[in-house]
Amino acid sequence: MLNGPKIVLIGITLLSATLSTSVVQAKNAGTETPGVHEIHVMLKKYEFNPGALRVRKGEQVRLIMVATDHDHGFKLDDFKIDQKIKKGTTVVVEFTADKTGTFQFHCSNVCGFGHRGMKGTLVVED
Ligand SMILES: [Cu+2]
Repeated sequence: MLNGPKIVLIGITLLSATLSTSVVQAKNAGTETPGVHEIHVMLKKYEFNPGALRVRKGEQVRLIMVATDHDHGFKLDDFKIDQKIKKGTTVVVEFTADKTGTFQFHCSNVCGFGHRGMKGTLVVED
């Protein structure tokens, strides 16, 4: 008789432990991370969209970039970034915006006749 309720109690404890774990996982699964400035950028001939990125100095910036129609690249010399993004893939690049100014980035993978004009700007404000 005494064994019955004990087993039930253990069962409930395990269940609640499982539930709180899934809640934590659900929170982590979201794209928003506190303290990280996430920007989604789409790359296609011959533009970055958005082409003007604005962040604050000191921010951790996470660029989530997808190349839709061709292999492209994201080259931002001032922050020593040169990342290829294959057609149909998403690449995440993170950096700290540790200086203010307006910085140019451009496509670093020859993608067609308009490749040289495929560029954008990063503005880091105080
Ligand atoms: Cu290109």
